[in-house]
Amino acid sequence: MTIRKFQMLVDGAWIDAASGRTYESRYPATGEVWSVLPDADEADADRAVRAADAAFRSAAWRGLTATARGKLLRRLGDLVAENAGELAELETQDNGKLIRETRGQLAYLPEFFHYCGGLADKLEGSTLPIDKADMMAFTIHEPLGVVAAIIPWNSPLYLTAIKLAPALAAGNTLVIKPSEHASASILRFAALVEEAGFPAGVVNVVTGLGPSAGAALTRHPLVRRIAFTGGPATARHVIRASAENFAKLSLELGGKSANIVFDDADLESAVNGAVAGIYAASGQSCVAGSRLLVQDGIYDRFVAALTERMARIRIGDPLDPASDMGPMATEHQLGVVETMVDRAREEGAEVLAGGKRHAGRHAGSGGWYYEPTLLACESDQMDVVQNEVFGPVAALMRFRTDAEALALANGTQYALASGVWTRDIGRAHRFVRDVHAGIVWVNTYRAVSAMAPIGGYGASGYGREGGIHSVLDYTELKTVWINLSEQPMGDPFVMR
Ligand code: TXE
Repeated sequence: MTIRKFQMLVDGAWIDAASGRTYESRYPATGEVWSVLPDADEADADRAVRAADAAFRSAAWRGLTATARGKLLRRLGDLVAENAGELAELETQDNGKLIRETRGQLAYLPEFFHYCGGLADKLEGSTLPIDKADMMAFTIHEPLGVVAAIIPWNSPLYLTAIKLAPALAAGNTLVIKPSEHASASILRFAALVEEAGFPAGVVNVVTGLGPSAGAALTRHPLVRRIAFTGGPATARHVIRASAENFAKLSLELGGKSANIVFDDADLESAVNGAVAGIYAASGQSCVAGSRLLVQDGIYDRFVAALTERMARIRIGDPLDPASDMGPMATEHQLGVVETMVDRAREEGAEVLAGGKRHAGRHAGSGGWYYEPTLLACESDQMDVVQNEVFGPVAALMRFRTDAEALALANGTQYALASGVWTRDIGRAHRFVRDVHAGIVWVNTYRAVSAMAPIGGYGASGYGREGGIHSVLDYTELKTVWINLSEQPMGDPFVMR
C-alpha cells in the first residue's frame, strides 16, 4: 500500500506541524498504515485560532452580506456533490466504514450546505412590543466568533457538515480538529472550502491528538463556541476547558438507545429496523439501537427471524460495495467490544449470535472485524445494557407490558434516540410522549435530515445539531433599546 502524506490547512496555507512531528493512520480492513499526518500541538492550535479570529474580524468575511455567505455555502454544497466519490473513498479508507454507507452519506451531504446557505439571510431579529413608554426595543442575531469543532472518527464529514454549515451561515469562523483516526476526508473537504471561495482563515483544520491539539483548542481564550461529538469521558475534559474561556458548548456523546418491538409490530420491518439500528456501520453510530426490547408475544419469532437475517450479513472489505458490515474503525475499539462482550458473558448474558472476532476478507492480515452479536440479557443492570459498546453488539431484553418497556427504555444514563415498532397509533404516541430521548423513530430507524435536529439528554449531551435552531445556536442575541423621548433622562438611581 502506498502511503499518502497529508498537510493541514491554517490561514489559507497547507502546512506541516510546527514541530515537524507526524502520526500514522491505518486502514481498518488490514491494519496497514496508509497515511501520515501532521501531529499538531498547542503552537499549531494557537496559530489556527488566531487565524480564525483575524478572519472573523476581517472585512473580507465580516463585510460579506448574509446573502453572499449563503451563496458561498451553496457553492460548497455543489463542490461536495461533484467530489462525492473521492470523498467517500477517502473516508472509507480512513475509518473502514462501508463504501455503500459513505457514498450514501456523501450523496446527501450537500443538503446541509444548501439548507444552511438558504437560512443565512433569514436570521431575523424581532421588534419587541415593549411595555415601557417612549421606548423602542429590538433584537439582533450576531455571530459568536471562533468555533472549535471537535470531530470523532465514525462519520467525519457528516459530523463536520452538521457543525460547519450552520456556523458559517451565522457568520462565524472555525478551527476543525478531526479525529486522529480519520482526518483525510476532512482535509480534502477543506480544499473544497477554499475552492468555493471562502476567505483564508475562515475555515482551518488542525490534525493531531486529543490531549494535545484538541485540549489546546478547546481551552484557547479566543474560542467562543465548542461543538463536540465524541465520548462522555472526553466531554468532561471539554466542559472543564470551557470553564476557562466561557465558550458556549454543544455536546453529542452517543447513547444506549432502545429499539422497542411490540407484539403488533410488522415483523419484517422490525427485524430490518433492528439490523439497521445496531449492525449498520458495525454499530459505530451515536444513535445505534444497542438495546433491543422485545415484547413477550413476538419474542421467539423475532429472535428467530433476526438471527436468520444476521447469518446473511456479509462481513468484508469496506471498499467492496457488496459488503454489509466492515471492520471496527480502530484496534482500540475492537478491544473495547471484546472486553464488553466478555464481561457480559461473565455477568450471565446468553450469546445468541456472534460474540467473537471475524477474519474478514483479509484473513490473517490483522483487520479489526467483529461479528454481529446478539446477547440475551436477564438484568437491566448488566454493564452491556447500561453502557455504550460502540460496536455491533445488541443487548436483547424481553418485556411484558407497555409500562415495563418504558421503564427499561428510560433506565440508563443516556437519552439520545429510541425506536418504537407498533401498528397502534395511540401506543406510538404514548411512547413519543413518555420516552426519555432526543429523537424518537416510529416504525423506522436512523432517518436523518438537514432539517431535523439531533441531540440528546443526560449523558448523551446537550445542544441540538441540524434544523433551523442549529443556526441560531451559533449566534449571540443582542437586545437594543432606543429612547424615543424628547425629554432629558431623569433620576439616574432608578431602573428604567
Ligand atoms: O472518542 P473521543 P474515542 C464514544 C464511543 C467510544 C468512546 C471513545 O463509546 O467508544 O466514545 O471514543 C478528541 N480535548 N463515541 O476515544 O476521545 C479526539 O481527538 C479535546 C461516541 O475515539 O471522545 C477526537 O477528535 N478533544 C461518539 C474527539 O475528541 C479531545 C463518536 C472524539 O474522541 C480530547 C465517537 C481532549 N482532552 C466515540 N481528547 C458519538 N457521539 O457518536 C480527545 N479529543
